[in-house]
Amino acid sequence: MRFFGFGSKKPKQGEKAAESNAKQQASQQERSGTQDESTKPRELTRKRLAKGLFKTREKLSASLGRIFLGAKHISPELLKQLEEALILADVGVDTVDKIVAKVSEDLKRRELTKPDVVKFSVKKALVEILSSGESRRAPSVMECRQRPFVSLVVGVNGTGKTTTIAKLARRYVQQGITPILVAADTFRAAAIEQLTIWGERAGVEVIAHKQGGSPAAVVFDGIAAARSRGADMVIVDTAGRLHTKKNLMAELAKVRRVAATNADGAPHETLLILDATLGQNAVSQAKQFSEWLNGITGIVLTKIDGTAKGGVVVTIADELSIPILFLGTGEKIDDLVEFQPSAFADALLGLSSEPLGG
Ligand SMILES: Nc1nc2c(ncn2[C@@H]2O[C@H](COP(=O)(O)OP(=O)(O)O)[C@@H](O)[C@H]2O)c(=O)[nH]1
Ligand SMILES: [Mg+2]
Repeated sequence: MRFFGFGSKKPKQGEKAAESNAKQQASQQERSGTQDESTKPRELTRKRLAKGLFKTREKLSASLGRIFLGAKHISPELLKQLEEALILADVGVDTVDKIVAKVSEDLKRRELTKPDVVKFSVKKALVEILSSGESRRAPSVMECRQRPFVSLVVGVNGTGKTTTIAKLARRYVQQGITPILVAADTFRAAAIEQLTIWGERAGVEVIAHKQGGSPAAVVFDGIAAARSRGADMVIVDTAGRLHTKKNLMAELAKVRRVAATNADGAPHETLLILDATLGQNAVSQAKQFSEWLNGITGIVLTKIDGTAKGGVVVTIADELSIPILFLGTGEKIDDLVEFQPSAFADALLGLSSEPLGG
């Protein structure tokens, strides 16, 4: 874990330093958050997306621009180059085939008067694919009337679960929703501590037990706390030790059972956190998780700021048909954007407007 350099056997002094470091960062982030709020949310999303996708776009958009520069009509050679550009941005081969087929069909009889004609055609294909999981979207905490709403957050260690939970909590608080965070990754003391610090930053309560405690028990307490405080939702941070798959899945099943017996219809959403820098490995992680664990209702892709492999988002949308809900665009608490297919495609392709809507 890179964030505060926590280790489970750190001496007390190191922890103190980490904590004050964390507090310092928290107040910095507080300030940047306030600045950001002066901008309109829609513009803000676009700005953050554009920044987050910088590395991918640099690669993809530049090559797309070059490919079609001066071409009057679509040709097999141009399509081949389009294919290569997409593959380089880590869009999976099958997904690339779909995009190329769509673009080829779309542009068959059209004259390529401006380079952007092709980009818009690619955008149209992307938006279609990126919207493919929509039907599996579960009602969000705002749409669902059940209280407390239980959100289970799963994923491999290091993908950004805890960070994303803090970002989500912050976002909900700003929207007038009161979350309670539950530290159900009880395996490492550092994980509990990390969530506690993030909770402070986001200004929300964290329910935690001692290291080594039962994850199900802390979830039980979290739901009880939400009821007694009248909180709207419970966000559960879980462990993600991939190498003990059987135990991990048994643990998650137990957590779900406890949630279901203590809150009607819980968990109301199960979010899978994936690290975009893993490229195609993120796709296989997503496939594994959705095989092992039924009912993943949404995906959050983190660290898109740190990679030129942003095309992986398209592959995941295509191959899993699970809606992508949010993207992590940095390490700070405000670095989270709601996923919108059209805005995402624009940011990926370096288009500034959105004539296709959505
Ligand atoms: N650049 C970047 N780093 C992130 C993002 N999300 C999480 N991280 C970093 O990824 C590392 C692991 O995050 P953490 O939340 O501890 O992962 P967890 O083990 O799944 O809970 C930390 O260093 C985070 O700061 C993101 O969107 N962008
Ligand atoms: Mg964690």
